[in-house]
Amino acid sequence: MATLRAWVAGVFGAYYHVLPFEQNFETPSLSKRYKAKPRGKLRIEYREKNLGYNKLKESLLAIGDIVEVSQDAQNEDVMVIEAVHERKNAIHRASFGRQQCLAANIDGVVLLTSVRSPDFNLGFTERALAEAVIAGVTILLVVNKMDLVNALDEETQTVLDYYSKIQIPLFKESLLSGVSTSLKDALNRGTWLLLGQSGTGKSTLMNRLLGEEKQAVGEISQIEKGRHTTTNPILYYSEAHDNLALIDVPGLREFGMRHRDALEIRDGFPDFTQFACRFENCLHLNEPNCGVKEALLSNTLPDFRYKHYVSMLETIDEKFKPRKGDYWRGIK
Ligand SMILES: Nc1nc2c(ncn2[C@@H]2O[C@H](COP(=O)(O)OP(=O)(O)O)[C@@H](O)[C@H]2O)c(=O)[nH]1
Ligand SMILES: [Mg+2]
Ligand SMILES: [Zn+2]
Repeated sequence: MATLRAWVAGVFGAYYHVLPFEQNFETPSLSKRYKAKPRGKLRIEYREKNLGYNKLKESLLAIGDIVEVSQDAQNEDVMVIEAVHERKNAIHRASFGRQQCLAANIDGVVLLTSVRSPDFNLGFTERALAEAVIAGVTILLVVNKMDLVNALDEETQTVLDYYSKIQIPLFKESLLSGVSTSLKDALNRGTWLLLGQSGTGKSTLMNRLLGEEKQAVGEISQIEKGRHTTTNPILYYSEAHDNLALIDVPGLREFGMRHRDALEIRDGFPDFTQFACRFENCLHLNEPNCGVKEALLSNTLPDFRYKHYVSMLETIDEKFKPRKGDYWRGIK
């Protein structure tokens, strides 16, 4: 059977949206967004950087999945998804006891935060950062709504100073009035997942980069998704910007890390590896001669970073889970 390669661009529970690629299979055409349904059960393969993929067995396609489609015999406007290609990477979050794949095969994550309305959410930021690091994708950190404050509060400033120190690209923006040249340059091509709590400015950034017509697409999808408790990621792509695709996850409130294990979460904090621990497999909890704890004592490593690391370990669900009393300092 002749199939066509396509990009999954919408996930709506019972069906999907796909964008078939051009004949050369390089550039998505977006000449048409097709409704698509899988034929039977699809086998989704995705290997993590360091681990097997047993625990990431999934049944649902995600935005960014590359699939093979054929035309439905009854309705030529509907595509049948016959097979799915292996993912090169994926961003997941845990929510209500299950893991949700927010996007696959991306080039990077644009992590959106704001300084006011909503206030800078350190927990969300730390977890999303760790997930993006574990997935091995590029990260751009946007601090939006700078126009709403005269200066950053001391706590946020400490956090951002540390992020700069560990080389996380940081963009202070007031997206309502425009996108900085440096952020525009960073986002001139590639497939990016816009990750951030509701109200941080994802739609605003999307509109600024792809043009106002994309808003309309977003509104339609909002209606299609039905219940507002579900979050259906949508990929936006405009022929006028054929090197740029943006994935929006509307209505995101929580970013759980329960789907990860302790070794992955440790990988999500690559800045800790600069501190030498006695044991190579040190989880920096109650082990002796831990370089991370020494760094905390000498204030080389700020408390917030360790606190969020431990709080992520606390939520996971396996044998490495820290026991009560393991926490070393400053953790409530
Ligand atoms: N003051 C201010 N408001 C902004 C800025 N960026 C976005 N907003 C507003 O914040 C609200 C939420 O923005 P939106 O893009 O819908 O956020 P989303 O939920 O992440 O998609 C809207 O009313 C925007 O107009 C900004 O830079 N400054
Ligand atoms: Mg939005
Ligand atoms: Zn250690």
